[in-house]
Amino acid sequence: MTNLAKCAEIVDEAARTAAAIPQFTESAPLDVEEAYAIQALSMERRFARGERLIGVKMGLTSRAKMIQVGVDEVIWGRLTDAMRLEEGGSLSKARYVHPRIEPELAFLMKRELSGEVSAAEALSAVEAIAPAMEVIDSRYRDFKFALPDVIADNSSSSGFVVGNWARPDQDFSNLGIVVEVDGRPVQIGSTAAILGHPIRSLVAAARATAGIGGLKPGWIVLAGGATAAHPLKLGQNVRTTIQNLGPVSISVAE
Ligand code: OOG
Ligand code: MG
Repeated sequence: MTNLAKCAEIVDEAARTAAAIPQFTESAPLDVEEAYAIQALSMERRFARGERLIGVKMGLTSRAKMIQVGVDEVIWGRLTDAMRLEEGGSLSKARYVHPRIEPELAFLMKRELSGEVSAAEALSAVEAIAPAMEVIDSRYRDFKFALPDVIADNSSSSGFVVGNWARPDQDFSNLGIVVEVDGRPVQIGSTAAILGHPIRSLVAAARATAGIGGLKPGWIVLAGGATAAHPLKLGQNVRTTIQNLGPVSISVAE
């Protein structure tokens, strides 16, 4: 049997010290349920250090992302206050192993949402939407992992930045997305790449988190990268613009 608490300590230390580790599945079998237990235990260690749970991230909700990492199931992870980066600010590259950035759509929850819900029910629980970016940083060597590994590693989540909030009563099913590095486009896409409509990611989030009581008012939910993730290099300025919603940006500092 895998020692879940030990694995949680290993992955938490890897994240805390930005040091890459081998995949768990290379040395012992691990199933998805055990992987989520490791995630929960490793995040408990962060909460014990004073971080607060402020939402969740959905992952692998687009084909581009599934293809990039070779895993084709929707996954989720936890967002803490310490992971939030200032819009227009900078991140410290030294705090990550091999960070990549993804264009995302963020939901701000108005009401609780848990279990099996319709798209209309999900939408009615949303206070606002915003352009966002997630910084992902697999703690595994070479950014390579199997499904249980990435789940145990909080689904690679390590930071996020949110732009201006907008009313959710607009059509956000197919909005154009451009990711620019130093003004040069590196990824283009559409919110439609997220499960056909980003609201489906929120429906999936409600189902996925039912076991921990569902999504709470005030929480942020990241819908998942709409394009492949882009590796970050020192000195870069990265900006994502979503049609009708505007830009969100971050710089990469030492
Ligand atoms: C897994 C996390 C995927 C997304 O938005 O699809 C993710 C990874 O690619 O390392 O955050
Ligand atoms: Mg993501």
